[in-house]
Parts: sequence; structure tokens; C-alpha cells
Amino acid sequence: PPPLQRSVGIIGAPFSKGQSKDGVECAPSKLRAAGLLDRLRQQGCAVKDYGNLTFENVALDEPVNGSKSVRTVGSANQRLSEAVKAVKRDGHTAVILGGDHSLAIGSIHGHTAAVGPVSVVWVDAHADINTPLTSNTGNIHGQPMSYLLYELQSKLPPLPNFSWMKPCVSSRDLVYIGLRDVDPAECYIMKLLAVKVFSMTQVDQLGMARVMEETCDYLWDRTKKPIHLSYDIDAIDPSITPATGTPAVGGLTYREGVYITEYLYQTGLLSAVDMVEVNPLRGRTEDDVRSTVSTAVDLLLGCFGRRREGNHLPDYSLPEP
Ligand code: B3U
Ligand code: MN
Ligand code: MN
Repeated sequence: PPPLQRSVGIIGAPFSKGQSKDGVECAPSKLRAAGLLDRLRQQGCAVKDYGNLTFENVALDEPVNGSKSVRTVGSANQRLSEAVKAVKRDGHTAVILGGDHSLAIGSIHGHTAAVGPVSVVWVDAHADINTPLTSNTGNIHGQPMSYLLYELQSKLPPLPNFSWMKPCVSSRDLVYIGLRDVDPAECYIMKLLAVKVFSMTQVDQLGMARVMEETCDYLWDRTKKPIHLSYDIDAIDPSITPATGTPAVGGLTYREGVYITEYLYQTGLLSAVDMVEVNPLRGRTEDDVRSTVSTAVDLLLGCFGRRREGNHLPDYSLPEP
């Protein structure tokens, strides 16, 4: 097996202004309270916690082209981009605990600023590729991919507090997995740019093992680049992860979700991971929240070498009687 990077730098991004429901900002502390750091260490990772970022609410943040909280989202992402860049320069695999999915703007921007071009694996029920001009909701968490892609720049209006960011991802370096709730304009954009999509239909047809093989074949057709995994917890079926803002029926099983992380770990190329849209204030019961948070933790452990067949540390030896 390749020498795998097992040094993890964790950033909490308690950010919620990319959508309108309270609660996603509580997820970083819930994920830590569920033992994420200890469990990563127990499986042999060196872990550095960079703590939670703080974000200011920009006053008088009136909608721009119908999109909400543009200035607040812009400046929060600028801060996050700098933080992710620093974690990468320190030599860690970056883990960004969201927060809503609008933080992928700063996360992927900062990642590329430190390491150069990346491949993006976007695991989500939604494509999050609306432009501010196609969005029906005005929620920026449904728009981050359009800000990041070179190919959509001519379709974006200028946005306040976004002048710091430049597009940094080519549509050929993007793969979606798990889509099942896509707006007509998003569908059109993905066809126009010939984006590689494994919707739930393809997951049903091919099975997750083939989906992951084809994902990497596609991404590695030119050169192998560091991988940015952007994992929206709503990709998983809401029977397992109900505590999220926009649950969508017919999602990935727990096993399919974990398989994605195991597969990407063993490529040795995983360089940054977002875990977003866990909302501890959604879901009907305490158990709903527990199941959502513990699944998110398991997905992150999978990204750093946890195997379902079991793990042991390299220096383990049997106790002598
Ligand atoms: N496509 C819709 C809905 C949505 C996107 N992401 C989530 N929901 N979580 C939108 O708002 O752009
Ligand atoms: Mn999303
Ligand atoms: Mn989603």
C-alpha cells in the first residue's frame, strides 16, 4: 500500500448564513463531542485541532440578485480560505467541519491556493451549482460550485465581498456522487459543461464499487491531483442522517457512504475533506441527531484509514502471559 498521510488538521467552520435554518453552526462542537479527535488518534492519526473560526455578521447585508447574506458569506469564506491554506502549508490533510455547504467556496479556494489544481469529489443529494441568477431559493449553499468553476465565470454577476476569490476548479476535475434533487438550470449547466455525474440512478445501476472505480479512472485520465472531498451529509438517506436542513428521500446507504471514504483513503491522494450540513437542531428525536452525528464521524474516520475489517496500530504486539 502507498505511504498514506495520517496527519490531520481540523478546522471548525460554524457557519450557517448560506441557508436559512438555525443549527448547522452547532455541528463542529457536536462532532468533536462525539469523540472525533480521540478516535482519529486511536486509529493512528496525528491530529492538530485549529479550533473554530469566528465569523462576523456584516450589517445591512441586503439580498443581491435575490441571493441572501452575500457579504457575510463572502467575508466568512475569505477567512476560511486563509485558514485552509495555512493548514495545508503546515502539511496536514485538512478537515473542515461545517457549517453549511457555502463554505466549500473558501475551503476549495484555500486548498488550491496551497497545493495547486485539485480534483473535487462532491457527494451530495444536490448539485449546488446554481448561479446567483438561476437560484430559486437565494441560498448560497446551493451555489458554491458555480463560484469555483472557471467555465461559469462569465455567468456570475459581481458580488460584494467576493472580489478576493478567483475560480480555481476545471469542470473536468469535478465528479458528483449521490445526486437526486437537481434544479432544471443546474441540470442544464451540468450538461453544458459535460460534468461527470453519478446520480442515484447510476449508483443503482453500477453499484458503488464501480462508481468509485469510474470516478478515479475519470479523474486520473490526465494527471493524478490531490483530491478534495466535499461531503454533504444529506447525500446519505434521511432514514440514517435525518438531522440536516434539506433531507431528500432515496439516498445512499450507510455502507455506500462509508465505501466512498474507504476508497478515497486508499488512493493516498485525499488532501482535504469538508463535512457539511449536519444540523443538530433538525431531526425529530435525540436519536435522529445521534445517528446523524455518529454517521458523519464514521465517514471522517473512513477518510483516514478506518476499515470495517478492523485496524491495529503498526507497533501492536500480543501481550505475553
Ligand atoms: N437546489 C436548491 C436546493 C438545495 C441545494 N442545496 C440544498 N438545497 N441543500 C437550491 O437552493 O439551490
Ligand atoms: Mn450541498
Ligand atoms: Mn445537499
